[in-house]
Amino acid sequence: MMTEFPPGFLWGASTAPHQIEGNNLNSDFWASEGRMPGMERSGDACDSYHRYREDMRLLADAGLNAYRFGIEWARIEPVPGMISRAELAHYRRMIETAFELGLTPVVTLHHFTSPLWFAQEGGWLGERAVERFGAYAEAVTPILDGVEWVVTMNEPNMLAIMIGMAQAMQDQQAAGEWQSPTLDNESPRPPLPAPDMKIGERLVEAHHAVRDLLRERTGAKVGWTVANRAFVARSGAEEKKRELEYIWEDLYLEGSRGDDFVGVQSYSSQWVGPDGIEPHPQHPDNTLVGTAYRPDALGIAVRHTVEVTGGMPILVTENGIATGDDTRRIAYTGEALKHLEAAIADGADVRGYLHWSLLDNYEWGHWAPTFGLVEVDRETFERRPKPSLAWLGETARRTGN
Ligand code: IFM
Repeated sequence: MMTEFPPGFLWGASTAPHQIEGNNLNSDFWASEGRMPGMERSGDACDSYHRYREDMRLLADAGLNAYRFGIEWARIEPVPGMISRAELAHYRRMIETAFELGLTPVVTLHHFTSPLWFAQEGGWLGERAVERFGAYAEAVTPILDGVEWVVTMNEPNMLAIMIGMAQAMQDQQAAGEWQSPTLDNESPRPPLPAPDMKIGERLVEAHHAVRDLLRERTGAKVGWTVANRAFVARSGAEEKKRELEYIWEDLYLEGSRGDDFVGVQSYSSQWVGPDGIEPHPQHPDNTLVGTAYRPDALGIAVRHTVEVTGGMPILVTENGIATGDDTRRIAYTGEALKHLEAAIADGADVRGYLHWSLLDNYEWGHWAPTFGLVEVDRETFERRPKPSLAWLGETARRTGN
């Protein structure tokens, strides 16, 4: 019986613009799609650019009260300094649709993708990066009226990896097959590179600049979200774990000190031995992105976040499983919520749970890993809710929120 979720708890799901909208033509990721063998294109994606009302209605009808979605910088500012009023109006309509349907919008300003021109100018390491991101955020502030939760940037630690991979792809010597940044698979694929600290520090700087601006101009609570690996040390590897944790996530969690909240994003857990991060062991229960089935990761992630940040309001902004079997999704999420509830009982100030994802969507280079509460027919764009959507709504209702 769930009792620990406080009144006003947000229950909902998350998405990202590039993964669901379709035809994000002016973005850097769009330009990179299809370049490597094995990499699929996003194309029309789920056509949520046009069907967002239907998507939000599915959430609201299921009994959920929150929706995390993003604003796409490449649409707002397709060329430097040219702000599209029509696109601002589009995202304002999305925000108003959420209000109308009784959904609390949690709005992300940057979810991995940037305008292509920004990448060509040097991207996050470019001289004008912070200024450019600030100008975009400034352009967006007028449409954030009434929005209570704003995420400046999604998973800066994953973004740092993606930037490293993109650089490697451009490198002539980096021959071989494309590797999805979110797929943690067995050999012979190369291991994911550790996030670059220099990029990480720049992202922290950009986050702080935009946080201060948003605080001046809006009434929103401002934070960012961190991909949490829920590392667990083998005996004798505690020091190694701490060292890796700093590179992979604590730099970014420390960067959230002074924010209004921090977003926890958790999927699986990984062992750290004396030689470093151990690959997920092969197991029939492994998910479609090659990670171990570890619903307990959410509890580990929340507790670690409390420890590093010193205890600030937390939103679970992503948690989910890539599986073709919806009963597994329900089992995983039910277990994850028990671990979350235990962390709350121990004092974590958690304000909401947003499942990843509302829709089966474009998983950064491939379509096979399905994380959605709703299946999407990619020919007709018909939405087919899975039992997990109603189950999550029922779970929210049982907690009285
Ligand atoms: O799809 C991604 C999302 O964009 C960021 N967090 C992890 C998800 C699943 O891999």
